[in-house]
Formats: sequence, structure tokens, C-alpha cells
Amino acid sequence: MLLGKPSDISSSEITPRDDYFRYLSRRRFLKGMAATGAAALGADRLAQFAVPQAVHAETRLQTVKSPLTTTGEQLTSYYDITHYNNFYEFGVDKSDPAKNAGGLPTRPWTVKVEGKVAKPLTFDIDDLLKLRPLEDRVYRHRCVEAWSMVIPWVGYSLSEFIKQCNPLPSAKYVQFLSYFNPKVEKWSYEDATIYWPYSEGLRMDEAMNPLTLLTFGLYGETLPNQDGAPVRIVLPWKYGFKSAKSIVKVRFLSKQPRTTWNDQAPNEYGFYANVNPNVDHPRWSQKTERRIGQPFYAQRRTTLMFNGYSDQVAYLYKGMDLRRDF
Ligand SMILES: Nc1nc2c(c(=O)[nH]1)N[C@H]1C(S)=C(S)[C@@H](COP(=O)(O)O)O[C@H]1N2
Ligand SMILES: [Mo]
Repeated sequence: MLLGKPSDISSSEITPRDDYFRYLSRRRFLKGMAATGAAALGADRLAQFAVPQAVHAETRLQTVKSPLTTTGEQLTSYYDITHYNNFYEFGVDKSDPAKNAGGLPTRPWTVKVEGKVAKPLTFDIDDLLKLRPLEDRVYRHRCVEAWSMVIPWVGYSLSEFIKQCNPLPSAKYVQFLSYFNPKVEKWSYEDATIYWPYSEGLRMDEAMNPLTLLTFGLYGETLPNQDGAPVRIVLPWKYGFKSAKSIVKVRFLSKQPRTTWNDQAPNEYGFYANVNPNVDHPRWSQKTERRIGQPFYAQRRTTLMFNGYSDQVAYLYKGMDLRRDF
């Protein structure tokens, strides 16, 4: 049970990191009160703090500042980032992952590396956490469904990990495969036509771009299960579905891999899927987006080419025809 008034965690509040941790420690203090001297406060006074939610189980990560962080954006609230999710293995509604992902077994956890590498490797999650300093990186997040958030992720550039994998020159693509266990993720059966396990992929140069983040946390703490614990990928210039969660396998390949949404509907979800306001989804416009947490009457935002990261990534697509990139 979370002990914090819903109004404490309203979406529109500014939650810079310090405020956020003040908020968290207050929440923990209240939790302690509930366990010990709750009666002193009076049940009626405590009741107002009770909203149904799993116990907050995330742990604090040691992080450093990052030159690659996005500035000038108001962060989306922790509550919205962790309760408005796409994680189809745990259900199709935005509120499903927060309710259903609790059983995802995030320890022990390994990431297997195979394919076009000098030799196959297995990384333990706790070693991955120590491989490089963990950076705080704020990124805009734009879902193909035309909504967006601003999320303070924690991680390091995927390129640092790839260097440890010793890919062969024949490795032209990287594929990411998510944890898949229908016993845990019963909801994945809801649509048996989906290509499981969840698969995503990148061209090698995209994977090596410094913005591509191997992600272990958000708001300075380990990832909640619903956001892809214990490790995921984050690609801020691409539609959200490219950012595969709860990764167990990384494959280096000579050919473009099959990917879940591209497989599902190739005319709606491309392999590149770069954020592009000039190419509409066949069923809706991509020119604007709804920022999650803003009041319903707030104006929609103009979607930016490459989600505003052109300076860092446009070079990757020089000469490519992006007019059919969904
Ligand atoms: N394994 C897996 N990864 C996934 C998805 C999914 O359904 N399964 N959904 C994708 C989509 S569509 C989005 S928008 C983001 C959402 O990430 P968030 O819930 O942490 O904001 O995760 C992506 N990664
Ligand atoms: Mo998405």
C-alpha cells in the first residue's frame, strides 16, 4: 500500500530530483508510521493516504550527471511514468502493467549475448550495473500512439556494453529479446498472433549512437517492473515501441531481425520508426502529441522531427527516404 495522497503525486507537479526524494522519504516515513504508531494519528487521518498500489520496492542507485541529458522540460510525475505503461506481456490496458508485473522475477537475471560475436557471453545484471558509471539522463519519450512523457532515466550508453561484447565486422544489426514466460505473463496469450518474445532491433550504427541508453532505472532508482526491470533499452528519437523492456538476450546479426510490431503490422510500424511529424500513422496524425499529466484541456504539443534529437541522430539517415518510416 502506498502512503501518499494522490494529490501529492499529481501529474502536473514539478518533480525535480531533490523534490522527488524529499517526497519519497516522506512517503517512507509515513509507511513507518503506519507500521508502528499509526493508531496515534487516527485511522481516519491515515485513510486519506491509502491508494491501492504495490509496496514501493525500488532501490536507490548511485548516479552521475550526464552531458547527454535533455534540459528545459518539466518531468512527468513518477506516478504517471509507472502507471501509464505499454507492456503487452502484462496486459493491453495502460494500467495493466502496474497491476500485473509484480511477479516478474528480476533476480537472478542474466543477459545472454550471441550471434556475430567473438564468443557468446552471459552477463549478470549486478555486473552490468557496475560496468560503467550510471548516468541520470532525462529524455523525451514519444509513443507511436501520439502521447509523450519526459522521463529521467538512469543508465549508460549501450555502446559501452557493445564494446564488451566484441561484435564481429559481420555484425550489422542488434536484436533485443524481452523476458518471455507465459506462466508469469499470462496476459501475453490475450493476443496469440503477436510475435513473442517481444523483439526489437537496431542497425549497428544506431545502437552505437551515444543517445542509445542501456537503462537500469528512473528517478534515481531501479526500474519498477512495469517499466522494464531490471534492464531495458531506451531510444529517445524513435517511437516508444523500439525501446524493448526486460531484456534477456542481445543478438548480433548480419541481417535485419524480425521485430514484434513491424511483424504485426508492417504498414503501421516500421523497423526504423523514427519520430517524424511528417509521416502520419495510417490511422492517426503524428503532427501533435498529448503530454501525459497535462490537464485534458491543455493544448497538444507539436511533435518534433526525431523527437527533437536531430542534431545527435539525423546523420544516421542521410540519403534515406523517410517518407514511409512509421
Ligand atoms: N517487452 C516489451 N517492451 C516494450 C513494450 C511491450 O509491450 N513489451 N511496449 C513498448 C512501447 S509501445 C512503449 S511506448 C514503451 C513504454 O515504456 P514505459 O511504459 O516505460 O513508458 O515500452 C516499449 N517496450
Ligand atoms: Mo508505444
